[in-house]
Amino acid sequence: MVVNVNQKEIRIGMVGYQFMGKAHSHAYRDLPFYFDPKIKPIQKAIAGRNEAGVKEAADKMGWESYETDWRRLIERDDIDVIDIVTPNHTHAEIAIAAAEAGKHIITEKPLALTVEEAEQMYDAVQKNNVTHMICHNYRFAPAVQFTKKLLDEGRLGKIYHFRANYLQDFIMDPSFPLVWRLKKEVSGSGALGDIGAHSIDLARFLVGEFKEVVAMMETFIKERPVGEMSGGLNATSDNRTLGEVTVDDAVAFLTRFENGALGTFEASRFAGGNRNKNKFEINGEKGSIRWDMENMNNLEVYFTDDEPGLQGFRLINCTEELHPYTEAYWPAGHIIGYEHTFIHLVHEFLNGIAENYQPAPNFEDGVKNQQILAAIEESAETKQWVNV
Ligand code: 4PW
Repeated sequence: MVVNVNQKEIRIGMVGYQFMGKAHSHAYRDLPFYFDPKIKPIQKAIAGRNEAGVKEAADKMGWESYETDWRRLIERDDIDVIDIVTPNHTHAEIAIAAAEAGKHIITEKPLALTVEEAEQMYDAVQKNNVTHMICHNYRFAPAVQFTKKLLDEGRLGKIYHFRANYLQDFIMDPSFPLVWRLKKEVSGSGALGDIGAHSIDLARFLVGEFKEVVAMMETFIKERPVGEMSGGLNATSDNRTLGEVTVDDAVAFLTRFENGALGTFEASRFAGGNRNKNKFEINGEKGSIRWDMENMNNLEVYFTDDEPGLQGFRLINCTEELHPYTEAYWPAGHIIGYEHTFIHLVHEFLNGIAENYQPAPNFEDGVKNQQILAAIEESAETKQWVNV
């Protein structure tokens, strides 16, 4: 990895500018406001095919310039980092080109469409010695980082269970259009790769590696109105022509971890009333921890050695000075939100570049995650346990 230790600024080029583009742009803009990064991100340019759209996004989200072809960002020598926030089928081509041009890379999850593609991407960043990260942003909620600290300190002892649900409901209406997230050739998989991948990342971060999986998947609504490709979670369409949904609407799976713990997972876009319910519970020999993204600053903890009569889950608001990241923001009790998880991720990425270490989660984590996604799909098809 080539690092200029005197470098005080790093110039970002972002490909895409929708939902995740907004989250990443905000992170680059606000990082220096709250933290004191060793290198300051400069929002140099964004790329998108629709000139009016990309120009408007550049103006609104604080980018100095725009391009209508992502290849121009790769060619430009005033860009040091390529940030990929486009649909999944484009990640590999853009990331490999960026690595070959010596640019550092952040990409949205899942890393790629297949394990093979993911491995090619990992190979490219290694060969070209660039810093790389994948955006599993939920790792960077203060309460999740604090959970990791408690686990590393052995506060829960041996881990028995990791139980996670990631539940959404934005496609329950049959008139919700056939957006890119519902097409296998664009997204790779459905609820599995879009939201289940986050639970897998949290499980790997907090508990450890997966050994084997068994799964079931379902597509409840098999055809939807075509014509709306770029739409996000609020997409609508008046089109009456129907096209085939080629990904899962829901998946449930079990895993045995390498360390002997048992994992139970559910990812669904058909869990009515759950808008973005990303939850986990960990049970260990000395206690339990629960977290829920919709109340992301809170952690519920239970310790077996709590005083008899006062035992049970207690609620910790992870906004005290000693909780991760919170010192940079507000006094205790003044909460932070979804967008701040991206600030922390970008902070870690830039620290990695400045201090010459490879931050995580990175493309190696992306490959491991992709292997688990593939094993889950294989298990659902074969109705067998599959080794990861
Ligand atoms: O984190 C989630 C994503 O991975 C987001 O809340 C929405 O669902 C957008 O894409 C997925």
